[in-house]
Amino acid sequence: MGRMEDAVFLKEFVRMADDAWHMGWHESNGGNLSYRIREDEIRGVEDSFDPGEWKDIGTGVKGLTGEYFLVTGSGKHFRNISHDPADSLGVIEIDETGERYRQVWGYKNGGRPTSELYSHLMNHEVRKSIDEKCRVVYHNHPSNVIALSHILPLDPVVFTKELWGIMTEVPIVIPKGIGVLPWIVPGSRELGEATVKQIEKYDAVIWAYHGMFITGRDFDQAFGTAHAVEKAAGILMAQISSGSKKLGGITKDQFKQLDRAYDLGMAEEYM
Ligand code: 2HA
Ligand code: ZN
Repeated sequence: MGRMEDAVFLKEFVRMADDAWHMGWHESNGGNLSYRIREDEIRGVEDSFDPGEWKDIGTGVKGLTGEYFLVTGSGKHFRNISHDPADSLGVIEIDETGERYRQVWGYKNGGRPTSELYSHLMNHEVRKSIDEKCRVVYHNHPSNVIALSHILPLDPVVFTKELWGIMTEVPIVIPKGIGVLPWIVPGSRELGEATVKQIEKYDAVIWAYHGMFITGRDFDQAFGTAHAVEKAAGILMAQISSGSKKLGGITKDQFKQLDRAYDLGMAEEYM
């Protein structure tokens, strides 16, 4: 049986966290990341688990009973994750009622899962029910997305249209579009519940004046979505800041060609 420290999923998690730190998306203790661990991966590392006390989650996640998650710790800095994963990260197990969790690995110098645990678990639950392969939930604070949330109306149709239209790769990465929520208290149940409603429809949601919330099947998909949306937001900010109107842009007919060529299932309302 292997050690947690050697597990491939831990290494992939740490690599994504480190890359995200270097992208500038995680000032101070900003952002959080969680991964729903596969059964075969758990079997490979469970010998190194040391279960703690059961604690209330504060919400019921019946769809996640018996699941294990690798989760960033509350107050931990992304900058430190690769330096000492067992300090910044923990593995939690969800009990058979879906109402309690216990820590089984990590947070070695004390700590607990991210302040956004509600949002992570509630969104894992809904995502898993839609697509069993979806395992990653990620929240970050990217500058250009936050800047745009001060400039554009907080409407998924406006954000999707603008982001799709500024860079061809965007509709390929987020063919369902992007959700947008008004400002809501970070870490609150209200924010988790509002995000769940949007995550039923979109793979990514913008939290106004705060950041982005993303789900993906794996680390590549979650990181890739964050990267593509933030890059597009940067190009859009540059175009808006230039004071020049868009002279051309992708036409509706071209969007339809793209949709057919890549079989994306793009909704026409955003073209
Ligand atoms: O500091 O990003 O949303 C963690 C957060 C809360
Ligand atoms: Zn945040």
